[in-house]
Amino acid sequence: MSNTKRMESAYALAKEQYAELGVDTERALETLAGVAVSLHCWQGDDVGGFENPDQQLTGGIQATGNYPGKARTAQELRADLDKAVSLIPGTHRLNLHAIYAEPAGKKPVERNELSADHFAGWIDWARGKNMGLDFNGTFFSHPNAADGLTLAHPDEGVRRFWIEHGQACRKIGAAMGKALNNTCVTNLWIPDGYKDTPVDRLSPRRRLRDSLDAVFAEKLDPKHNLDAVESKLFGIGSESYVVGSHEFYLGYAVQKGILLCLDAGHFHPTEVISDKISSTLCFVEELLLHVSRGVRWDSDHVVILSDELRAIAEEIVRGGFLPRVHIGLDFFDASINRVAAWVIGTRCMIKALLLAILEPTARLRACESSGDFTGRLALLEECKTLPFGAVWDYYCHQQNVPVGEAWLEDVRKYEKTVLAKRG
Ligand code: RNT
Ligand code: ZN
Repeated sequence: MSNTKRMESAYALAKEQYAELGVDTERALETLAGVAVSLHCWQGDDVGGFENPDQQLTGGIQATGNYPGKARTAQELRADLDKAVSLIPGTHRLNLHAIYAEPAGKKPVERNELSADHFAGWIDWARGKNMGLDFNGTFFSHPNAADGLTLAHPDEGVRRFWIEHGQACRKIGAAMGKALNNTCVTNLWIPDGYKDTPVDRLSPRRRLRDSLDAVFAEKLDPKHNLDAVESKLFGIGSESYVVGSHEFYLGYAVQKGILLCLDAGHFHPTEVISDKISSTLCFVEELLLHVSRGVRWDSDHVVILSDELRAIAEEIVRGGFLPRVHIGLDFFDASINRVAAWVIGTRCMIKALLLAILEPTARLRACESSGDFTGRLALLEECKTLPFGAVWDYYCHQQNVPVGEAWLEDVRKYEKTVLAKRG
């Protein structure tokens, strides 16, 4: 039997089995095809950006490893993304950072002077692929952030610089959203914090609140741009205090009616963001997720099909929250092939969504609402061995991307012919 034939008959059997549980696999695949995951550009070059080839990554985040072949220019990064995107089923989005600007004539532009023109190459690329763009201010890896403070800095001049950067970024996001007719989510994360115990925890937070008010003062069309703020528990060098904590940004997002960004690596190690989705969506209209995988700390390992990844997808799907949750990825591993890292992490995110969409939720809810917790537990465990793989393979085939591990061969070829030739 040919591979395609075998896959098609496996799918036909799976379809029947799911139908018996009241799950329509065809409809599930249609729903899945409508979900866009925002691929983070920074996996392709270890969060380096193109401002300066010797730029050290600062801000308490770290990409470890020295796997050869990282992208050194926007052209290389786009080529790597082309390869990754060709191996991922569905139509997705690209998440950019301000340090990926391409100023004309290669003359560097200060971050507070960036504009959409500096991202024309990216906008054209996204248009050609029918992809939306998302955006992030870069409040790190810069001399004005050298002491670990930006929007909460005690110096007014430093704060002003970063306020202007934040304002510029929102305008860039709105221009991207308008140009592509596809709403851009512009996220704001700052590294501000202290290595050791501060005496005054309040003043930096008040300064941050006031700086944010200045950043968000201008009203932009929500059809073009949505704003998100990302909290964090601690970073390398900000172990004792982070100005933009969860409570800080939850309060800020609720008060201002903007999006809250939940990063899977930004909480206590036993705390999970899956449980925060339904809580926060009682008070904010929309969420941005930074799906990541922390191993012992906010290490940003490549996302795998873990219990927590599945729980995140289940919460989004069960709650009917697909229209209210923007799914972004945030990991950076420099120790393995970077294109493969994108493909593995993104395919896992999509697999988790498919698993959640294929769940016989109506039956589970019926158990739960009638107090039959025995039935709920039994059914949940039985679901784990349903023939999900057959549906996933069929989806990849339907979307014209490699089925199973076949994509790896493609990445290996790309490594040999393209990545290995980079100095
Ligand atoms: C840092 C935050 C932030 C960054 C990216 C590069 O801890 O997670 O989202 O990872 O902006
Ligand atoms: Zn993040």
